Amino acid sequence: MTGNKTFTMIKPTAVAQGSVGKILDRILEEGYLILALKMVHLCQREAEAFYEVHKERPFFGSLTEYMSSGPIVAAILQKDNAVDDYRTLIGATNPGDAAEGTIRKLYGTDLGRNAVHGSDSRENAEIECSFFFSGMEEMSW
Ligand code: IDP
Ligand code: MG
Repeated sequence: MTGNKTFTMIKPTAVAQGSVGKILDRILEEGYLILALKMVHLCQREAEAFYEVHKERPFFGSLTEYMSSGPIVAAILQKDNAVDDYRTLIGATNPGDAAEGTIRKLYGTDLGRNAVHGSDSRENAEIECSFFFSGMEEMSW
């Protein structure tokens, strides 16, 4: 299948709350193929490397501390227009502002604990997929 790829993480609170299955099920229902999938507990240094673009932001410390506070589930997703469509599916960064039915609205609790990450561009999707997965771990259907 053709189409482009995006990268997602299910964040620690959503993993701890047992929402992984429901979130993955929703992603599949929306027509994405899962090309790679794993559960990882990042250390803070790894979270800092992943979120390096935000290193000057005031929330960088709390974000990276949170993202290393428990396991996350990382995945590569494929679908036509994956990057933009996935951002629509997850909803606004703050779950309070997210549209009804979006993943962040359903499973997020606040700005920090907003259930999932989604890449914001094709270029960043490539970088983020490569951060977590080697070529050998990625399926081609
Ligand atoms: P995004 O995840 O919707 O792309 P970004 O601006 O890339 O949003 O921010 C990365 C993550 O950092 C967000 O998902 C959110 O959890 C957290 N975050 C963003 N802005 C703030 C803030 O102002 N305070 C605390 N955490 C924030
Ligand atoms: Mg972002």
